[in-house]
Amino acid sequence: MPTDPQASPTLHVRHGDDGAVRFRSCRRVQEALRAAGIPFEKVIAGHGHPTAFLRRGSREELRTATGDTRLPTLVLPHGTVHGDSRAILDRVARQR
Ligand SMILES: N[C@@H](CCC(=O)N[C@@H](CS)C(=O)NCC(=O)O)C(=O)O
Repeated sequence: MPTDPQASPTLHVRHGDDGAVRFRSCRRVQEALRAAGIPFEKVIAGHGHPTAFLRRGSREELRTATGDTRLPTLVLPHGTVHGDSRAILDRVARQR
């Protein structure tokens, strides 16, 4: 997936993502990236509390980085943004 072998994609996910129930999009995309052997940088957006309005930090940083506030979002090293888990899973599947 990375065009520069030194660069990794960045995955923006929700707080509590990795231990979440299996159907959670943020967990599924991480499992897919790991299963495909694709290294990635992980950024937790708005972490600190499971309730959206009590979280430290807002998703404005996410919007600045990706142009949107959806999670999960994958940003490839050359700047392409995949802002939906299905798009991310498709991209990972094409990489395998
Ligand atoms: N259809 C979307 C659903 C994404 C989704 O449910 N994301 C979760 C985080 S994994 C979310 O934003 N939950 C609400 C919240 O965190 O405020 C997708 O598959 O990408």
